[in-house]
Amino acid sequence: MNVLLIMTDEQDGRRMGCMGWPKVHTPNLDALAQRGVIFENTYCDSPLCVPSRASFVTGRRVSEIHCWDNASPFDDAWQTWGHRLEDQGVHVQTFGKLDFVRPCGDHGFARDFQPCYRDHGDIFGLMRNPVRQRTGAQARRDRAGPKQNSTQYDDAVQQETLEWLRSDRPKDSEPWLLWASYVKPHFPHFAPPEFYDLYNADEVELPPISEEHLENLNRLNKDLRYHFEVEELPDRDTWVRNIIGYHALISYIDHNVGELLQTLGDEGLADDTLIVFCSDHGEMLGAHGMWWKCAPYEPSVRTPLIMAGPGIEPGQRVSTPVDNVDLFPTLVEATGCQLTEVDATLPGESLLPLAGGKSDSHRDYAFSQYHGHGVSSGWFALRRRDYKYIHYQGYGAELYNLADDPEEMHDLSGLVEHQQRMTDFDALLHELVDPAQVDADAKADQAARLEWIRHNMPKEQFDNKLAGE
Ligand SMILES: [Ca+2]
Repeated sequence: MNVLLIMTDEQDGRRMGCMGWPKVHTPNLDALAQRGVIFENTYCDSPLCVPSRASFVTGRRVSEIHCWDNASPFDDAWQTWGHRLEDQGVHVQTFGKLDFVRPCGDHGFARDFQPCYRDHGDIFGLMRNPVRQRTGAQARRDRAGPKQNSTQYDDAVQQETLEWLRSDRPKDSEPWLLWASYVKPHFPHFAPPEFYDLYNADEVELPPISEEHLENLNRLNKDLRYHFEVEELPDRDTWVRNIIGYHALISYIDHNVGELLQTLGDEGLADDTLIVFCSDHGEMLGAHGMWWKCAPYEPSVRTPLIMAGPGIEPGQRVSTPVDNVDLFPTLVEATGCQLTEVDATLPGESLLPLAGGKSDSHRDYAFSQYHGHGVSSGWFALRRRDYKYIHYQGYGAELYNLADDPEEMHDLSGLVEHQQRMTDFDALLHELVDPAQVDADAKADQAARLEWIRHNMPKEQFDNKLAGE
C-alpha cells in the first residue's frame, strides 16, 4: 500500500468542522474524516518545530533523543522511519518543510524539495536563565490580515506534489510514501483574500480572559508571555484579524488537501493509498493571553490526525489519546515494512488496529513536554481519559478535567478529591522520565551548544541574533 502523508505546521487539531468547530471551513478535511477515522485526542511530543519533527521522524521522545529546541542539530545516531521504508524497498519522497538543524547527517529523507534546513538555529532556545525577550514578536502578531501572495512556499510545495502524483511517481510496482509538508497555518496570520473573505469579523468570539486569570498563570507560562512580548492583550480588531487569518490559512490547507485527493482519484490511486493528515503542534491564538506554541495547554499541544484508505473503517471517531510518536510504527506497518530490533524500545504503537476498529488495547495516555525558548525550566503534560496533568519542573502542577473544562480555566490540583489522581499522574510521569534529570540534561546541552555557536558564528551575526534579528 502507498501512503500520502500530509503534514501542516502549527495547526490546532480542534479547529476543523469535523472536530465540532463549525465556524472553520474545512469541507475537504470533514469529508476525509467521514471516509476514515479521526483521532480526536492527538498530541505532539513537544510543541515546537524542530523538536516535534525530530520526535516525529524518529518515533522517540525529545527527552530521549536530546532534541530540545530550534537550535538542536538532528543526531543521525537515531534512525527514522524514512530509513526503515527506504531500506525495505519503499520509495520515499518529500515536498516541503522537514526542518532539521545542521549538521544533520543522514536523516533518511534524501529525495526532498524545499526542506528548510537551519544552519545554527534559533539561539533563544539556548538562553533560558533568565528568559530573554524576543523583540518584534508582538509586531508580527499585530500585522495579521488579508494579503495577496501570502502562501508562496506552500503553493510551490503543492504544485510539485501534484506534479509528482501525475507524472513523476514510480510507475512500476514499487510502493511509495509521499510526504507533502506545508508551513501553513503557521504565523504570520496573513491569508489569501479568497480564504480570508470566507469569514465574518462580527462572528468571531474571543476567549474570556480576566486580569485575575493572567495573574494566576504558572510562572513558566508567564515566562512565555514575557518572552514573546505579548503581556499586553491585543485590541479586538487585532485579535479578530489573527483568528480569521489563522482560520483562513486552515481553509487554504483544506483546499490543498481537496486538490491532492482529487488527483489521487484521477490517477486511480485512491484504492491503494492510505492518507494520513497530521501536524507538528498547535497555536495558542490568544488563549490564556498566550500566542504561538510552547505552552502546555490544549491549543498548543493538540494536533489533527485523520486517516483514510484501505483497511480503515469509515466514519470512526477514536477518543483514546494518541501521540505523534505512534506514527512511526503506523507508517512502517502501512507500507508493509517491518520494524527492526532497535525499534523494540520505541514508545509508540501502530494506530492501524485502532483505525481498523479491531482493537482498543492502545496505551491509554498521551505525553508531551517542552524544553525550549521562553521557559526557565521544562514542563511535562499527560492526558489520560478526561484528565490532563501538567508538571512544571520546580513550579508545581495543574490538573484539568477536559470534558467539563476544555479551555483549562479551572485548576483542580489543590482539591482534596483529586489528590489520588495527582499521585497517580506523578507516578506515571516518573515511570516515563525523571523530570529533574531531563531538565538538567536539556540545560547542559543548551549551554554547550551556545558556546559552540558563540565560537563558530561571526560576532556581528551573533550580536544581531541576540538583538532579535
Ligand atoms: Ca512548527
